[in-house]
Amino acid sequence: MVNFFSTDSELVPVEGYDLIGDVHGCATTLENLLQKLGYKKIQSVYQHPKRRVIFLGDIVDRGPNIREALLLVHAMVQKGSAHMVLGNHEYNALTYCEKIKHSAASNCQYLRPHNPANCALIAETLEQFSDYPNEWSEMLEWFKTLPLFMEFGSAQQGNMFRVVHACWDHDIVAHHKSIFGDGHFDENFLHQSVCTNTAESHAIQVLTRGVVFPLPDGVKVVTQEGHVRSTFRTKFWAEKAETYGDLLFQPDPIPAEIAALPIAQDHRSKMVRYGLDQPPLFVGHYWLKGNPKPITNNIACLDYSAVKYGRLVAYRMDGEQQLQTKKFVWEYVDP
Ligand SMILES: [Mn+2]
Repeated sequence: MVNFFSTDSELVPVEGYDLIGDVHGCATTLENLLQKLGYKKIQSVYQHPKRRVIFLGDIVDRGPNIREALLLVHAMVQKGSAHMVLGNHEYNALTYCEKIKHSAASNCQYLRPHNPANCALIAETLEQFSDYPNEWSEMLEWFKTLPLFMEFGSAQQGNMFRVVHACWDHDIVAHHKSIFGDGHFDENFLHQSVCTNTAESHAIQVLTRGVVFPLPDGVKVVTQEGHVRSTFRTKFWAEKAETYGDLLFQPDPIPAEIAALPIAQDHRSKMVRYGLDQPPLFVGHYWLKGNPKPITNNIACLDYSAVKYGRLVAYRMDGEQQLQTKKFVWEYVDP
């Protein structure tokens, strides 16, 4: 058994990590999954004597028991029983509720505009916290302390792995580390991240939402959820990609005539390559379906659409550098 040293302040030896994908308010399923993984409620916080959970972000929005899920995860992180990286939905919540400084000249009061689409996305979360305003403020303050990415283990010991909500981009991570030392960010970063064409907005976009390309010539597609999209989500790992169809990484198809088009040069330069020789990487975010398995030998996505009655998925990580299908564990979400 590999002994990791956790990043907990007390430096408890940790034998392994259980990574969990997007919860989106599925609190009951999360409790069932934690129990299946051997975590027990001690002083009302789920804990394991030898293991820690790593949440991949997106605990809030969409699901039935958002407040319960968030309080459960928050309590685990506070106790040192879990880690968490920021998901795009936590980032949305944070910027939706954070006021712009000196906004006298602007008619937009908040970092994230309160337009109908943004309001609808967060409505259920705000509704569930409406009787608990102090709790919600505490959650927002906590979101500000969450890292955008994390690294565990060590390259020397051969048990290193990485965690980010949507996409690991070496250049963005290196730049961020050169300023902040790790994946954490500050208030200035947050405020810069809502401005167009800043390094901060680019970092948030890629790390928490992935590499998204526009569909050419104003083409729009209607998703399975009924949303109209003019963009599509792409793969970010090393693979031979010649056409847009080769790059596609989302449940919804794009029109066949566009899928067959060769990738334009300016898009090629924006493609992110996570090499097969890199340490294992865990992401959430992508609404996968079917039987959980690694995407490549070193990349696993753990979002299997729990909130759409899919599966809430965990990976039991013991430091192996080749990810294994048998190490996925899940709970079905009962309609
Ligand atoms: Mn997400």
